[in-house]
Amino acid sequence: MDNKAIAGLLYETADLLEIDNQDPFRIRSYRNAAQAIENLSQQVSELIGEPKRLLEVPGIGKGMLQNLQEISKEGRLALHAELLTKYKPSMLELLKIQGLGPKTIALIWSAYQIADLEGVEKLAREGKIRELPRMGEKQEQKLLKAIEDYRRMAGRFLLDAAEIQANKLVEHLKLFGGIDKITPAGSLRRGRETVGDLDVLVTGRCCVNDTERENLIEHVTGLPGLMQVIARGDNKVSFRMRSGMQVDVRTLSPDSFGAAMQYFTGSKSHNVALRQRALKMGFTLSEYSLAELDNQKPVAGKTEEEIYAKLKLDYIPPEMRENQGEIEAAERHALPELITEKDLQGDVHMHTVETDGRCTIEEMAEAARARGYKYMAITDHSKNLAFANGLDDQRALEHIRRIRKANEKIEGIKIFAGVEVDILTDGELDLSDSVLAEMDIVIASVHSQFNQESAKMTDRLLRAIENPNTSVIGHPTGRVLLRRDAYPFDVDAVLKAAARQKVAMELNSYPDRLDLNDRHLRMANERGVKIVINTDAHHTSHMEKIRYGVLQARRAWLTKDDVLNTLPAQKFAQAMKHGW
Ligand code: DGT
Ligand code: CA
Ligand code: CA
Ligand code: ZN
Repeated sequence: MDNKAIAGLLYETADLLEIDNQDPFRIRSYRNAAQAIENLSQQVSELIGEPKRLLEVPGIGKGMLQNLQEISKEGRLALHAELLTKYKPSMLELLKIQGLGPKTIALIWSAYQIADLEGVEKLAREGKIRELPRMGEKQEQKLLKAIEDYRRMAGRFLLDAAEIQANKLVEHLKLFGGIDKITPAGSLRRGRETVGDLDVLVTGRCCVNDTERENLIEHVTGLPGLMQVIARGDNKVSFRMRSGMQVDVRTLSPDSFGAAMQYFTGSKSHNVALRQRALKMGFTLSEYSLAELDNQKPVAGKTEEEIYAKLKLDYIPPEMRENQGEIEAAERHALPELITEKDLQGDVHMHTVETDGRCTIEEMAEAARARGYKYMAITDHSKNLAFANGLDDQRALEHIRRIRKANEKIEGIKIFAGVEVDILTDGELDLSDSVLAEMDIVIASVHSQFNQESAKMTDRLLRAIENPNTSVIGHPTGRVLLRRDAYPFDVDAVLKAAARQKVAMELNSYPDRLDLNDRHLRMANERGVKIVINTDAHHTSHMEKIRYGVLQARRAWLTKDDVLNTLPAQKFAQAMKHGW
């Protein structure tokens, strides 16, 4: 088991102990150990032979060490298994429902002896949840919505997790000789914010010979972490990984690789529209080729480019293939020139050890410079975020001085002094105006009280936008993918105000945020609001996540001109003072 799996097992054990109403201290020790293991840079499996070093990890004591030894020897934890026989494995699924914690699950169990998703949903529909202590009609409605959200999201994965899995598969496939091309298609290639299953296409010499193809498919099933082969045919194998992710690998002849890429990249609605166009022009389009309708003679198939060209269309980048007008635009030669990662001159939302980041100003600056950025901004938290050790006025001023000093010391990159200031419940910002005025960039974000009513939240955001010090609204909708919905507010009103005040909207590239999303980005762009693409890095290693943000920008048809941190440093600084 890798660290992630071990941490997962310990978290589950903690939850089950809580359902079992055990000593809070004991429950916490499992959670602490799980968290420590998640953040460990070395694998527990490598350290298990050196108990002394494991005991040095904060959160791992003698008792937990025994648990880890048991897990690494047996691949399981007896306590976890016991608790699961006492209760029900279905409780683990219930724990994934937003807002349904171990305490409530224990409550439902003791009142109704029900512990599965369908059962709990039925109870809620029958109005039986509201009868429980500390529950009401509102909680019951929330629970029903959370179950619905869970069903919609279950089995989907964050973009970075999908990409990491795809890269591992590519590395594994490369070990097999005779492959020319390996390409992930499907939603991953389109850069969709979450991915259902992976669709990977392979072509080369080995794909035209029956025995070699069989050997290749055999080789695929040897992928480390593969749990179960679901289906295996001559040209395709489907399997499930231990993470739950499903993968389809297809082997193709080089002649039809482009047609297959086009087909399996999708989206489905783009493909449907494209096929209709083909039919109107006297062709049929399939996963094998574009062919003449009357005699089935193939006219294109080796590359995607030749297929689009034969259909009298400019080449449509995968991110745009959602049937949102891209086919019409390609016909009129009116596709926008989409922004690329190279266009970005700086990353201007990042945290340091002064609050909840894990690196210093200098470390972040050197990493940003190494990426080729011309500028960057340090934007630590403000005091309302107490658990992140946020800055008060005094510390904020000292931090500005430190940033200015680092800027003088480090050559080759401009370091802007900024802050990510909390938008308080009433729309006030969490630091004094005079302190905010000293900043080069003020990102204002909501980090608390997400459950305000829509009208209140709208007013809160509007007030933040009207503050003359605000340059950017950070992760504007607050959603956390697969975990927490956007808070409700009037997006249109907020975007219109931002356009008026020349306050930019952030596209936060962190893979569990991607906020604004593609649809809202397009709305913002239509209303004349400029975008800033950031990573919100808490560590130097996070800076590369910018590419997930760029993918969303491309999905929203954004060009270089729509994004402020493509500007040179001085122009960017003006833009942060409403100068755009
Ligand atoms: P996902 O996996 O839910 O994140 O989304 P996709 O887009 O990867 O969808 P998936 O894996 O079901 O199928 C991959 C591609 O194959 C899809 O984007 C388009 C193509 N495709 C699948 N089913 C159909 C279909 O019934 N008709 C057409 N025209 N294309 C399809
Ligand atoms: Ca897929
Ligand atoms: Ca698929
Ligand atoms: Zn934030």
